[in-house]
Formats: sequence, structure tokens, C-alpha cells
Amino acid sequence: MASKNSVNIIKQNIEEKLSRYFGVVPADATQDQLYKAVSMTVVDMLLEQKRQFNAKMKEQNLKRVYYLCMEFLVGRSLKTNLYNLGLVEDYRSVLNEYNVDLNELYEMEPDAGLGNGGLGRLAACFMDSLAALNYPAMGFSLRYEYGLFKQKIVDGWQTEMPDVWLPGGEVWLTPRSDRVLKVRFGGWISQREENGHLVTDYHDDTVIEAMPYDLLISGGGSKIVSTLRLWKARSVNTFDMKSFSQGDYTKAMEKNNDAEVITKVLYPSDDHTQGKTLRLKQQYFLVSASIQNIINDHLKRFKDIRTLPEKAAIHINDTHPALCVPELMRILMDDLYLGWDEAWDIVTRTVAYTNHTVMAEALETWNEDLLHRILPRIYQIILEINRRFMADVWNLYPGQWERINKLSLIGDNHVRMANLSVHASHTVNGVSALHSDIIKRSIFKEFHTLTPEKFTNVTNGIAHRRWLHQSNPRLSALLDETIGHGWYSDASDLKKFRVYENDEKVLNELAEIKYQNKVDFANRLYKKQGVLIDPKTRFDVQVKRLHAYKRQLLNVLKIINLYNILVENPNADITPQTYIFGAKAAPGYYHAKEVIELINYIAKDISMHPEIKAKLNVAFIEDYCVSTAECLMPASEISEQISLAGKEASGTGNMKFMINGAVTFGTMDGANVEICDSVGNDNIFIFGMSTKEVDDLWARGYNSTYYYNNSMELRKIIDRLKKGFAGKSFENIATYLLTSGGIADQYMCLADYENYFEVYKQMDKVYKNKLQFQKMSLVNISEAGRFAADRSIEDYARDIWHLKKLK
Ligand code: 26V
Repeated sequence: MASKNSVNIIKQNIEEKLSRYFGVVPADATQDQLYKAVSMTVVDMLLEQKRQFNAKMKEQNLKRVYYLCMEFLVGRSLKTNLYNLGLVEDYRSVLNEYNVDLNELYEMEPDAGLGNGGLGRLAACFMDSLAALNYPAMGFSLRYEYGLFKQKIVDGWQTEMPDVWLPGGEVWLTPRSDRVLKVRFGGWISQREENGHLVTDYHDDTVIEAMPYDLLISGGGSKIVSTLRLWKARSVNTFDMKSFSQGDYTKAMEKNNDAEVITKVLYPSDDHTQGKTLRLKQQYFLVSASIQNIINDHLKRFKDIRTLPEKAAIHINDTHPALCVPELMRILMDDLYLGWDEAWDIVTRTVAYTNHTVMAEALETWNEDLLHRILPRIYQIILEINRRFMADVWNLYPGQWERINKLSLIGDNHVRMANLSVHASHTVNGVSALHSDIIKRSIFKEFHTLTPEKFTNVTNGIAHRRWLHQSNPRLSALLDETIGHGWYSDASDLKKFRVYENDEKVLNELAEIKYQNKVDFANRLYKKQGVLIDPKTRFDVQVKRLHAYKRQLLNVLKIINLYNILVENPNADITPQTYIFGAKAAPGYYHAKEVIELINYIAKDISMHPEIKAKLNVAFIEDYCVSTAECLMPASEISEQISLAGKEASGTGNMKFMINGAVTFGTMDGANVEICDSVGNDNIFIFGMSTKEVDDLWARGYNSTYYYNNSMELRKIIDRLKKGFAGKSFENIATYLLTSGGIADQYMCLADYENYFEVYKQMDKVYKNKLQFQKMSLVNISEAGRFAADRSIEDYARDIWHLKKLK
């Protein structure tokens, strides 16, 4: 219920913003102006919370975590903040007075898409939980002018459009011109001794300013906010007056443009490193500004740099911010005059690292020449870190060259960022039990032998208040009715829901909620894309970045088989079902784009065949993003998590589906293993090779033709690919699947196909029994508490960061 007092204040605040910034009264305001005015009033409240937070921090002198990450996929802020502040009803009633629907205002806000996928969304979920749990935290990233591209499908093919998010998103950013810093690039260095200290002089370098913008993140039910500080690059001398006076306008702006390009755009790639100079500059820019900021804060609060490890935990999220290690060394030695050993001791007690992938292509390395050229002092420090490390390792393992080489921070003229991160960190973790185990046996085997105590696991988690409470109000209401509201702050309370697993009334209610959510999603899809899907059909969903290892193609093979069956016999007993895909491909990843094209052509083909469409439908969601996910997760029934075992570090989509009652259909990969453990074999559909079987098969040699020759079904599927859909042949993909060796499908789709289809049939059978399927759904919801980001954050706080909560 809206309280009268609060409503009046809110009304006054909104009207003041409208008048001051747009010179209008509510009746004359556009929706965009209203959205901005409303958002500004919310930012004011967050700033007030932030002020209180700062005051408390001063009083309690607590340790704080600084989370460094190149990506934060925050999504929209207005709705989340209103939910977290408990003000949804108050704002709704004010807006009703203006005849404006709050839901429509939500839609005015662009997604802050400052990330590619799981890595960035995880970072955003963590900020949420840190605030909700009262842990002092600050995130650091870049204020990209363009977020992840907007995806447009043109005749089935992905095209990329710039994501211009700032015009609508900037209201959430508070500029902090009082905290501007400087970052140096290029040039050359000379060194001399002065009063017993080594002094480094820089020559011909370029200095770029880092201007911070703060995005405040509230946590459900808590009174504190986390700050996400986003750095924007700008030139120190913004304008070359001399060139301007001489009429050379382009040159006058040149310096400015060179500097600003650093934070222009997010790299739309999460699968391979390309060794781009600009990306290296982005990484150092983030790291240098953030580390200077952390040290300034620390010295202001505690005066003594030696207490840094007790008061600051610096988190290297994936290797992208790994240069914070030499940067911290540089500042401790060059600016604060510590000796090497003391500086190294501080660094290694302060930083920790999370690995998010074992995909070889994504393990970053930087060419030594490039590093030397762009960051001469940093490169010099890395060499020295490695020299000392190698000397120690040589003492331990004299003559064991292979082992020493694996540990080295440098190899083949490249600096290995993962090795640098592990060597400097006091703790290293993977993101699911399986993944944490795999990194110890594979990419970090030698490090694990050397320092086994460093390695630990923290399984990922999701912001359950956003992904359940806010996204799925119908299910939330049912939970409140049955088990009370405790789950809102303590997700493990969801377990209480399990007592209803045989309660027909509740199971029927669950089914009805799912149906209503499907209707909502179908409406949204129709509104956005003009695509019609039938909410009476089963929604079987695979949404994630498009990558061969995630095997969207395996799902497509299954769909083609169903298609073939229906072509032969339109009366075949097939449950009416809709396959929903959402995926962006890295712009240069041709194969991935072909898979998107294939999905779109199958959808088109089916739409021309009503007799097939009655039972089998395919929809491709254009521009899949956080806000689409918020509507889709509650509407999903089957969650496809079918990566080749050993490749998906964790997955977090799997958790969002689960908490909304979708049942996982997946391989024993990433966090699926723990989901399976939580719900039990009866409440999940597992298929495919285990990691061990995958390794064995790969070692023996994967022979795709073997599967082709032994399965009539597969032959028909591949033939159909060649024959094509809606008049277009997909020969390339057929070749990709069939070639052994060379460019063969490393993710061995054909090897898992047979079992995949077998388990599909089992799933279909279970689905036909409505109550049995709803029971599975209920068990999934009940067991999802373990996958809340709150749990992950408690793990990090206790085992890695050693944080205490603000009182
Ligand atoms: C790597 C690279 C390589 C250089 C080009 C740009 C770029 C951008 C991002 C990445 C990171 C890839 C790692 C990643 O996103 N991993 C995902 O992390 C999720 C959160 O832990 C996890 O659930 C997914 O399984 C994992 O694939």
C-alpha cells in the first residue's frame, strides 16, 4: 500500500525535477522526460544512502572489497531500485495521478549492456548481493560509450548496430569530477637513484585523464548501496587552440579523440583474444585508475599503506584486470618508496583471482613487444616478478624445464595473464565445483602442485531478488502465500516450498502461473518482433552467447529430426512445442553466424508449413539482453544446458531458469552437476558424455562419420541440412559436423546426439503427465536457494575476502 506522506513527497520531488531540468509540468511532460525525472528522484535517494554508508564506513573502519571487471551487465536500474527501496506502489500511485503507467516508464530505459554474457551479468548480480548483505564493496569498470552491439537479423543473418545507451542511461551516472586521475601510456623511461630510492622518469609519454562516473546499486531490503565506478577516458588538453586558430579543426580535436577512443566501445567478444592494442589500453586504463583510487582512499582513511591487505581486498575478475598486479607494485615502489619484498608481500596478501574459462582461445596473453611499447615500466616490473619467481622455481625443481616452462609468466614472447594472476593471488577460484576441479588438473596443474592451498571453489549464483521476486511476481506471490516472505532475504528458505510437492492445488497453481507468464512473453515477442508463438505449446529454451562449445547446433539437430518425422507423418505423436533461441555471436565468428542463420531459416520454413507448425515451432529472439531474459525466464519450461562436458565453466542462465521452475535438460557440465545434486536425478534430464568420457574419446580420436554411418536418423538430418530450409542449403554446417580432423566439430555434437534424443523422449513422456512435471518444477524452485548470489557472496566474503558486515 502506498503511504500518503511518502506519495506526496515523491510527487513534489518529481515535479521539481521536471520543472528544473525540462521546464515542464507533468501534464506537458513526454514519457522520456518523466522517466528521467523519476529516475533522478531515485538517484537522489541512493545518494543519500551512499552518504550514510560513507559515514558508517568512517565509524567502523571495515575492510572493503574492490571488484575489478571489464564487464558489468547491469541491465535496467529504475525497476530494480524501486523494488529494492520498497517504493514500487508509491511511485505507481503518483504516476497514476498523471495517467502514466509505471510499466511503460520502465520500458523507456535502455539496458546498460556493458558486458558480453555470463561474466558481466555475474558481476552485476554480485554488486546487488554485496549491498543487500551489507558488505562494503565497490566495483570498477569502464564507462563504454557503446555497450554490446544491438543485434538485428536481416534475412536470417546477424548484423550489428551500435548500442547507444547513454542518452537514456546516463541519468543513473553521477559524474565525480572531484576524483579525476591520470593514466600514462607509451614513451620511454629512464631510471636514477635519489636519496636511496629508485626514481623512474617518463619521457614522451601520453597522459590521459580518467573521469569517474558512479552508478549506485541498491540491495533489496538493505540500507546500504554499492558503488560501481565507471571510468571514462578523456584528453588532458581537450583542445588544441593553436591548430584551431589556424583553421585545422580536425587536428584541434585529434588528441581528444585519441584519448576518448579508449572507452568508446566494449569488445564484443568472449571467446578469443585477438591481441588488440586498444584492448590492452582499456585494461591498463581500468587498472591504473582503479588502483590509484584504492590507494588514495586507503591512505586517506588509514594513513599507513602497510595495512592495505587488512583493509582492502582487490579482486581480479578473469584475467582482464591482471595488470593491477604490476600497477600496484609500481605505485608501492615508485610513489610510496617501499622496497620490492615489502611491496610484493602487500600485493600478494591483497589480490585474489577468479578464473571463468578453460577455453584455450580465451586465455589471454600479451605480446612482450607490445607491452614494452605501451607500458614500459609495467613491462619492466613483470619481467622482474618473473625473474624472481623463476629463480625460486629453479631451486625447487632444478633442471625440470617442462614444469618450469608451464609455470613461467612469460613464454613464446608473450606474457601469460592467467599465470601472472595465479602467481600473485593469495586465493584462486573456479566458478563451479567441476570447473574448480578441472582447473587444478589442467590449466593450473603445476601451480596446484606448487601451492595447493591457494585453490578453492565458489560456485556462481544469481541475484534471486531480481530474477525471481522482481521478474516473476506471480510465483513470488504464491511463495509468499505458502511459505511466507522469508525467502526474499534468505533464499535457502525456498526449501520450505518442497512440502507442497504432492499438493495438487499448489501444483495446479504453478501450472497456471507458468501459463500466464508464457502469455506475457508471447505478447512481448509479438509486440517487439511480430512473431507469434502459442503459449499452449511447451516452451523449450536455449538462450546464451552463440558458441560452438555451447552446442546450439546439437539442439538444432534434434529439432530437424522432429521436423523430418512430421514431414513424413504430420499425425505423428509429437507434443506441441516451441523452441526459443536467443543468442548473439561475436561479429567476426562466421560459424556462429551461420548457426543463427540456420535457426532463422528453420523458423521461416516452419512458418510456411502450418501442418508442421501446429506441433513444432521455432522462434529466434532478436537482440537477447537482460530485460528480455527477465520476461523469458519465468515463461520457460525446459532449460537447455547442453555444452560439451568440461567446457562451460558454470553457467548462470541454468540457475535463472531453475529458480523460475524450468526443468534442466543438460549435460554433466559446469553448475549443472550441482543442480543435479540438489534436485536429484528424478528432477532433471541428464544426457551425454561425462568429462572423462569426453577426454577419452578426444584422445582416441573423434570420428564423426562413424556416428553418421551408424544412424539412419543422423543421415536424414544431415541430408536435410544439405537440402536446406526455406530454399537455403546449409552445406557448410553439414561439412562442419562431418569432417574429422582439421576443422572438425571439436565439440563432438554427433557423439552425444543419440543419447540426447533418447532423453528427449523420456522428457516428453514425463511432460505429458502434467502433475508429475509440475512436481519437478516445484522441486527445482525449492532447491534453487543454493544458487543465490547471496550464497556465493557469503562464500567469497568468508573464504577469500575476509569481510565483515557493516552494522
Ligand atoms: C574473454 C575475452 C577474451 C578476449 C576478448 C574479450 C573477452 C571477453 C570476455 C572473456 C571472458 C570469457 C569468460 C566468460 O565469460 N566466462 C563465463 O563466465 C560465467 C560466469 O562465471 C560462467 O557462468 C560461464 O560458464 C563462463 O563461460
